Amino acid sequence: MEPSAPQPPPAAAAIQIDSHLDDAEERSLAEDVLDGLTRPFKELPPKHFYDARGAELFDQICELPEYYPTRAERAILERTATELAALTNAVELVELGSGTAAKTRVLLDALHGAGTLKRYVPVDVTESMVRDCAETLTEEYPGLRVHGVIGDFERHLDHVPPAIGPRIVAFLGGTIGNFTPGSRRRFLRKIARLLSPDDFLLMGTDLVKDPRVLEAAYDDSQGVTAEFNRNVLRVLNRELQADFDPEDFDHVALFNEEHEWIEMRLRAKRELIATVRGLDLCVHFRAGEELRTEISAKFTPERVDGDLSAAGLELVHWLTDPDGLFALTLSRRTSR
Ligand code: AVJ
Repeated sequence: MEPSAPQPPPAAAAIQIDSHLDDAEERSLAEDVLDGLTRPFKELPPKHFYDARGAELFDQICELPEYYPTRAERAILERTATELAALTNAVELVELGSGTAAKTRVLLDALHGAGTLKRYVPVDVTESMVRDCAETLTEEYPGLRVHGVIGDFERHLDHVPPAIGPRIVAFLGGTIGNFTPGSRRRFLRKIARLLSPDDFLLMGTDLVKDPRVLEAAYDDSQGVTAEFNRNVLRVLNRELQADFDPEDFDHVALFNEEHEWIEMRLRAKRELIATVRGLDLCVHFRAGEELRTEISAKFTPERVDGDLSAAGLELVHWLTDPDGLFALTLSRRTSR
């Protein structure tokens, strides 16, 4: 054999990863904090939960006995993936907020089994997760290409590569519930623009149910969700040189019946002043004052349908688990 230049490992050619992260990420945290902590009702967007520790805590949440959405969604996927593959003939799966891609395997298996699967396009802010799953998946599925997009799905949807055939865009876990109703529809409209007539959106939504079940899912007995909630203060301490003591705040999770969403808040145990050095900002909390850190909307079938139609999408399939806890919807662009 001729000596030759070192070859990349076989999987490498199958992987392309584009990063769109830049200083804008830091600016977005700074802007969100300056904006959110100086409002009359203090608020922070939930996306800043997910540093390495936050992502780890979220993975632990998914295993908690009280946190049913992950298990319910996986059960639906396991029952319907083959049918979804046959219905869509998808050659590629685009996943918004792919994380560890744990549930995605169920879909990839079905598309691989149907013989159509060519490419997986994970979109996530966490670079290490995109890289790790690209490597594992190209090894697990021979012939699969992975085109990772490292970025914020709210800002970088334009960087999703052009389709190579019919695609499924998956937005799982119920993360659509983190948007307020108006921005939810705006975001769905942006997703709709990614879809050609042969493409589908597969979206997970948590359903309205007994408030006690909902509140337990966001206030577990082991206190993991409380730690996840307080972690956002650690992110501020590290990234913006703030001096919050997370233990000064109680974790609060309430189902707001009027809006049908869970609200997570951090409630100051005493009056305090926190300094955010990176923003040259002092923030005063009254004793008992709350900072809203997340809304997680719970859906009725009517609400899902209304939001989809408002975004120019039409429901093709409504899939739920035996207990009716969670729904997966398959939709496509409204034909006209
Ligand atoms: C990842 C946004 C779907 O809203 O249920 C879990 C995040 N917050 N426990 C959700 C979360 C508290 C989760 N999502």
